Amino acid sequence: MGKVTIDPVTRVEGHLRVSTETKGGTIHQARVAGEMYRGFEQILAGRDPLDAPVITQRICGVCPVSHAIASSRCVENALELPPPLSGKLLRNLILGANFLQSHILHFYQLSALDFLNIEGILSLKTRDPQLQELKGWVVQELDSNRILPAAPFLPRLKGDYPADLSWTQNLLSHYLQALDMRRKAHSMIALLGWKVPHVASIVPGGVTCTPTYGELEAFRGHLYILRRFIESVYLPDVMATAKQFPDYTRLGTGLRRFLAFGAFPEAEGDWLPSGTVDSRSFSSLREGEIREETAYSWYVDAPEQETSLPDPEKEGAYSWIKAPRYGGKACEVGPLARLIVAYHAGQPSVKEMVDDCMNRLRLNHSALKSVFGRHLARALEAQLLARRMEVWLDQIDPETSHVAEYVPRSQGSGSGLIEAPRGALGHWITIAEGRIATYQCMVPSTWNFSPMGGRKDPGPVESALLGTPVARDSQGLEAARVVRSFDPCIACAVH
Ligand code: NFE
Repeated sequence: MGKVTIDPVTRVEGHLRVSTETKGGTIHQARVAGEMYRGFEQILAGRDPLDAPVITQRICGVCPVSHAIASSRCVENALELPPPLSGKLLRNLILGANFLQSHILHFYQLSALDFLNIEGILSLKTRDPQLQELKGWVVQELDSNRILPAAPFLPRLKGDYPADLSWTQNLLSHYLQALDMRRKAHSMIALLGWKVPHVASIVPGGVTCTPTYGELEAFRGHLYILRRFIESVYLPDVMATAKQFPDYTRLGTGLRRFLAFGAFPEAEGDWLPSGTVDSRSFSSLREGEIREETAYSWYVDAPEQETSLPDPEKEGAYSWIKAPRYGGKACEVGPLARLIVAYHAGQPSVKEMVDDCMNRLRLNHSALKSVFGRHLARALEAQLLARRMEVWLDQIDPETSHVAEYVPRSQGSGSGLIEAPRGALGHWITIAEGRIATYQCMVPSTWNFSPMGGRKDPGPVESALLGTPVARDSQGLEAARVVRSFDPCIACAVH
C-alpha cells in the first residue's frame, strides 16, 4: 500500500489537491479536493439582474465568455427577453474564439509538458540554432554542468519521458507558436466583445456591438490563420503524442457516462446538441434531473441547493467543490462528452471527423474514453469549430440590431444552460422586487472534480484515476496526466 499526493497540482487555475492510495502498483482510491472558497453566489444576492453577466465573468479569466452567456441567458429566461438570431451568432463567434484559445492553451501550455523530455533536450550538445533558441528559454542555468529547466517548466515530476528527442524538440518548438495563436484568438474576442478577458458587449437580450465590415474581415483573417494552425499543427501534434504514449489511449477511462448542455445556437437549434450518453445510449437532456449534492463538501446541506453557505468544520467533508449529479449520478462533462453526445445524436460532421481520426490512429472508438481521447476531442472540436465559425461569420449582417430592447420586470426565474470550453455550464436566477434573490452556478470543473456524492459515489476524476498503474518511485506524474486530461479550473469549480 502506498500513498501519493499532489498538492497543489500546478499549471491549473486555482488550488487542487489529488490524493491517491496505491495497491499492487495501481491506484485503488483517489480523492480530489478544491482547496479554497470564493462565494460569488452570495456576492450576487441583492444586485440588479443586469449586473450578473458583469460579475459572473470575474469567476474566471479563462472562460469568462461562457459565464457571460450563461448569465445573460438565465436573465433572458427570467425576464422573457429572447435575443435576435444575429445576437446569438455573434455570441457564437465570441465564444468560439474563447474555445479555440482555451483548447490551444490546454494542450501546449498546460499539458504537453507532462509528456516532454525536457531534460533530454537540455543535455543535447549541438549547434543547431533552433535548439539553441529553445534551450535559451527552457533553461535556468546554461553555464557548466548544472543545466536545469526554468519556470514554467517546473516542477518536473520523474517519469517515462520518450527517448525520441527530435519529436520532443518539434513539439516544444510549437509552445511559443501556440502563444501567438492564442493572442490572435484574444484579438478576435476583443473585436466583437470590446475587451478581453472579460467582455463588455454580451448583455441580457443579445450583443451590443455593431461590428463594421472591416472588423468582421479582421476577425476572418485571424480565424483563417488559427484554422490553419489547428489543422496542420495542433491536431497532428496531439495525434503524434497519442502514438508516443499508447498506454494513455487506454488509461483514465472513468465513468463512461457523459453529459452535454448543448451550445452554439443556429436558426434550426444548437449546432452541438445537448443530451446524455450512458452505455452508448443517447437520451435527451432533462433539466429537472440536475442537482448539487454536498455530503462531502464544506457547505451547509440545503434541501433545494439554493444556498452555498460555507461550513468549514463539517464532519467527513474534504472539498470546497460541490457534487453535481444528473438523475443522482456523476457525469463527465467537457469536449469528450460533447463529442460523444453529438456522435450518438447523429451529428454528421462530428461522426465523419471522429471516424476518420480513429481510423488514422488505427484505434478502436473505445480508446476515446481515455486520457488521449480527451486531448483528441479538444483538438477535433477546435478544427470543427473553426470551420463552422466561418459559416456564422458569413451570416452576420452589420446593418441589423443584435440586441432585444430591455424591458425590466420585477420578478421571474430562469436558467441559462450552455457549454464552456471545459463542459456543461449552468446558471440559475430568481428575481424578486427587481433584484437578484438567489443565484446558482454549476460549472464544468464542479462536475468533473466533484468529491463523493451523497451515496459515497466518487466524482468523475476520482473514478478516472482508479486502476492507473504507477511507478514504484512515482512522484504522481501518472495521476497528473489523468487529472490534467480533464483540464481543471478550480477557480471556476469553487466559484
Ligand atoms: Ni475557469 Fe470554465 C471552462 C467554466 S470551469 S475555466 O471552460 O464555466 O470548468
